[in-house]
Amino acid sequence: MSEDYERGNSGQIDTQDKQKIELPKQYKVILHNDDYTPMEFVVEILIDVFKKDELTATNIMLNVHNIGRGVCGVYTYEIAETKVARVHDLAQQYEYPLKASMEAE
Ligand code: TYC
Repeated sequence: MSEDYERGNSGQIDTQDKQKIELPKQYKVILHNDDYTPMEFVVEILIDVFKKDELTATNIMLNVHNIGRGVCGVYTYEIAETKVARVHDLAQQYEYPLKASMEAE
């Protein structure tokens, strides 16, 4: 395939063609505090589901514990939805009331 063909035969690059490329919308996944879920369990969730290192996971957990809620990551809609579901599945499995939600950025 020649370069002319790729440029639309004229051999000129079309500088008029200002197509906007839409980036996918991003969603924050929020973790909510409660009085019953053990701190260690929340840290494990942050490591396993949100791929944080132990220090970052501990800091996020303590921030949620002290402030009431906190962002644990920003993702596209489907990934955020899957992570929220994984948090709820694991919490239900261990019978903890841990809740996560998502918010458009
Ligand atoms: N507040 C909980 C406790 O004292 C710990 C906790 C932290 C729970 C963060 C949920 O998202 C959470 N055991």
